[in-house]
This record gives sequence, structure tokens and C-alpha cells, in this order.
Amino acid sequence: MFSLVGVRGAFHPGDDREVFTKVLIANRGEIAVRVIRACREMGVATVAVYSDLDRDALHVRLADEAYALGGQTAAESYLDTEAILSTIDRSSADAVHPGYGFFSENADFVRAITDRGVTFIGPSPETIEVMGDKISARLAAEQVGVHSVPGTTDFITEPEQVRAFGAEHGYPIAIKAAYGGGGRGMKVVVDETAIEDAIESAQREAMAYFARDEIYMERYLTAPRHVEIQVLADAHGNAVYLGERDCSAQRRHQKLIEEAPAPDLPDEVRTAMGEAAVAVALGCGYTNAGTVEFLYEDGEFHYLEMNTRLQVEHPVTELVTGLDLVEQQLRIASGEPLDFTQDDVTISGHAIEVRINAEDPAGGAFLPSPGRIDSLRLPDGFGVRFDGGYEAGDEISQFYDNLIGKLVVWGRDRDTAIRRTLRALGEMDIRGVATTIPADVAILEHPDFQAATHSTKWVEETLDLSDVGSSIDPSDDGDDEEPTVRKDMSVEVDGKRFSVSIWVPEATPAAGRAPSRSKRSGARRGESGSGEVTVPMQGTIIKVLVAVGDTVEAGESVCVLEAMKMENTVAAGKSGTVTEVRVLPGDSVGSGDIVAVVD
Ligand code: MV4
Repeated sequence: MFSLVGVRGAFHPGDDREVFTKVLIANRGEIAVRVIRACREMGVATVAVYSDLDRDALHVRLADEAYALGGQTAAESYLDTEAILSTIDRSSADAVHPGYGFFSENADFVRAITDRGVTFIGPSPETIEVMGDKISARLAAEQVGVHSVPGTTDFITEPEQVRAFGAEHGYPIAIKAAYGGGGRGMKVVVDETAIEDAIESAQREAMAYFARDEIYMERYLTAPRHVEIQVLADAHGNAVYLGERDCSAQRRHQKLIEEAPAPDLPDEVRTAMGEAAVAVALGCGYTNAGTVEFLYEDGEFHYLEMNTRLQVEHPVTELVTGLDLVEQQLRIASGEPLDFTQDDVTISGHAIEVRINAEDPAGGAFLPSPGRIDSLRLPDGFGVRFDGGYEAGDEISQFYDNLIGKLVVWGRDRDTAIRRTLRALGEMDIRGVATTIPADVAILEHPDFQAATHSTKWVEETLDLSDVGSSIDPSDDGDDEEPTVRKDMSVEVDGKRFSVSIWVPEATPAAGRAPSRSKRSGARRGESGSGEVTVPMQGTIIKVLVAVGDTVEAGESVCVLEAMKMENTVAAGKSGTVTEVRVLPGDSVGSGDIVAVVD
């Protein structure tokens, strides 16, 4: 933990406004680190929370105070409301920053903390609820004259409704889950003959994912770009837009690269989209930082939904506007009015963010690659920023989002920014886990990306990743480093964490290195010869591929698990007969849960 020299409490050179005294960050990884940094600059004390696996994580090391939540999985730790509420009490934090994911869009959590007189750094629970429901979010935009893709806000009950819509608007048609989101359960109807099947499978999937089977429809845009507007709104009725981000380079709803501004967007579209986003924000009483998502195709934009949180890709907006969005969030949440207007917002140059995940993109597979980061060399130089959640020696756990960090690069124009991003990626060297860097390089070097002719379909349908190799070098067992003499350790006293340093003789076994990742993953593979088929991470079962009595081979898929927005097959560890199947599609499972037994 750092000790801050100087006086505690918010200070702003040149004025005497007060924000918060102590902010609890209800998150982990890079976003927790990002928030801690902004708080430190503002003179606000920080409180980290941590799971058992994160006792020594970077966000914990950087915060002024840190408290154990207990547990390993997100559900047992970062999503344990009671554990977080009691940490708020113990630490006397006066505000909570939720980061993204976890409790960031959870209205019940917001009510629970505000009931205790603690401020939530985000919008009101009512706004979160309106935007969390697809149809009410669509109606909220419609009310202020902002149009979604042509469609209906009625539930589909009869195939005839879809046939009539197709006759009027044409095909393809998207059938979506009314209480869904994230593209899950969306079905595309290409012509009249496919209506019945699409309705049936959309309802089935909506039920499996969201436990409600109401569906509605829209015209389906075949190759749109994903353009989103960053907004800031204060509690005094002021709202501004801070330009847009293009997030079209995505795979299975997982964004890979984002940029600002959106390339080749006509200025009048940019302005109209910004004004539409502000209208939506003001219309729903929005406060704090938010993002309004649009699809852009053939010169027209269509409202999609509003994200009521700070987003992963917020730094590209920071680089082109010069504004610190987390600082703005704290000021807004503490009741300050925005101290600038729309006319003061200028966009300079171009920014690109590359998400660096611990996933192996070899052959386009993007398989999770948890493990210890043996070494981490970061790029530097003009226009280069790295927002990371880990340092060398830290462990990427299978239980959480595997984002190692984000490389965010500024250039005076898009070409400069692309070249600089490639240069910076070339300097980066991560050992011990595979990373998405080879796929990021393939995207940035591709003529379609450079010409900005790509759409949201491009990575999945056009980009050929079959030649992309793994970033992990199998000959490198990570054992070539000398052990360090000083050891920094943490002790926990009554659930509160303290850092201590001890110096140990180099030669004692206590100073020995942790086993290398390759050895440990070998051991993990050894365990999988058991007849109990377990899931490697928390998620939702979307398909069960075997039934009791089936014979399976070792390595054969038993079910499909959706986790971290990706489909993962869960394979049998040994050959034999299936004697038990313990899950159904739609079931939520936690890491280590047994889905089937093979005898
Ligand atoms: C669409 C669409 C095309 N037409 N709706 C996917 C996530 C969810 N938020 C909405 N999504 C889409 N809705 C109509 N009427 C295409 C997508 C879509 C998409 C949207 C944004 C970013 C990436 C995407 C990838 C595939 C599909």
C-alpha cells in the first residue's frame, strides 16, 4: 500500500469544493486500479475489497486500505452484498464506485447503499431499471424523439405479426428477448418460411437465459457499425456528449479494439447522434457518466440501448477530450455541477484501445489462458498509456474476467494512432499466459481495418485468424529468473489487510519460486481423468450434449457453457458411460460444479 504524503481530504487547487473523503471501490482488476488512481489525484482516500484469490492483487496493493470479502468466485466475493455493506460500515467510506460489471447496473445494490447514507457513484436506481429492460429503454428514447431500428414494442405472440412486419419493412428481421440483452437469444429471420422456427427458438433461448420468454422484433441490419456516445449529466439538469467511440471490431459481443472518433462518420451524423444521446439522458433523468449505443449503417443511425455505467473503453474518450471521466463521476456524484458546456468540448486527434486478455487466439479460438504472469514488459513513449490490473508475478484467475489490461494510444490522426499502437504492441512482452495480442495485431494490420470498411460482422465473418499463432512460447518455462531476496507479504488482522516486507536468504526453500505455469497446468490436466465432469468457471449451461447411458470418449464435449460472453465446451475427462447428467440448459453453474458423471 502506498502512503500518501500530505493532507487527506479532497482538495482542488484554486477553489474549495469538497468531494468525498473515502471511496470504496467495489471491483477488482484494471478498473479498480483506474479508480484508485483518480481518487489519489483528487486527495480522496481509497478502500479496496478483495476475494481470497486477490489478497495480493494490484488494486489491493495500491489502495490506502483493503478488506477481505472472503470467497473465491465472484458470487462468493465481489457480488456478496452483505460483505460489501459491512465493509462500507467498517471503513466509514462515504461513497462507492462500482467500476463496470458486478454491481454497476444493479438497482437493488444502489438502494441498499443509499439507504445507509452512502453515495453511489453512478445514476439513480430508477434510471438503471428503465435502461435495463429493452422495451422500456426503447420507449424512453422514442418519447424524446430518438428512433430505434424500425420495429415493435409489442410482444410477438403469433407468426402472423412477423409476416405482416416483413411485408411492410422487408427481411431480414431480428427477433429479440424483451427482458434480455447482450445479443443473447437474438434470432435472425431471413424469409417468411423461417418465421415459426425463429419464434420458437428465440422463446426457448430467452427462457433459458432470462427466465422470461417474451420476444419482440426489429428490422435486422446486416452489416452495421457499432458507434456509441459518451455522455455526462449532472444533478442540475446539465448534460453534454463527449464524442463517440467505434467498437465494431468485436467477436461474439466481446469488444477487441475500440477507437475515438469513429472513422468516416459525417460531422452532421456525429452531431445528430450526440444530441440524440443527450436527449435520451435528459429524458430519463440520467446523472453521471453513461453511454448511448447506436447502430450506424448506410448513413443512418439507430438507437440500440443505454449503458448506465463507466465502460471498459472510456479511456479513448479521455485521450481525445482531455477529460478524466472518473474525476467527473466523483464530482457529479458529490453534487457539483459540470464546470464546462458543450461548446467547451473539443476532440483532438485519434485514440485506439486494444484490450489485452489472457486468452489464446491461436487459430481464432480465443481459449481462456489463466495462470501466473511470469514477466510483463510494458510499452512506453509518446502517446502511450497502459491501464493494467496486474504486474509480473500476479495470477490471472479463471474465476474472473481475464482482461490483463488495456493499451490506449493517442495519435494526431488515425493512421498515426494505428502505427503507434502497432509499435507499442511490438514492445510489449507478456510471458506465462497467452494473450490476445496476436489477434489485435492481425486486426490493426488488416487493410479493411485500416480503410475502416469493417462492420460488427467483420472479425467473425471476414478476418482470417487461422494463421494467428499463440503468444505463449512452449519452450519458456518461466524458470530462468533468479529468486528475489526481499519478500513482500500481506498479513490479515481481523479481516483487514496490511503489507509487510521480509528479507529471506536466497538459498532457503522458503524463497523458492512458485512452480511455473506449465507444470501446474500439467497437474490440472492430471486431475481431469476423473469421471466427474466439472465446469472450469461460473456461467450458464446453454446446451447439454449427452444423456444418461451414452458412451463418451475422453475429451468429448458433454455440454456447452456460456461464460465471459463466450461459449466453452466442457469435455469428459475419461472415456466411459454417462451415469448422471446434473444440469439442464439455462442452469447457472459455479466453478467446480459437477455437470455429469462418467463411469
Ligand atoms: C441488432 C443488430 C442488427 N439489427 N439489432 C447485439 C447486442 C445487442 N445489444 C444488440 N445487438 C445487435 N442488434 C438489429 N435490429 C446487430 C446486433 C449486433 C451487434 C451490435 C453491436 C455490437 C456488436 C454486434 C454484433 C453482432 C450483432
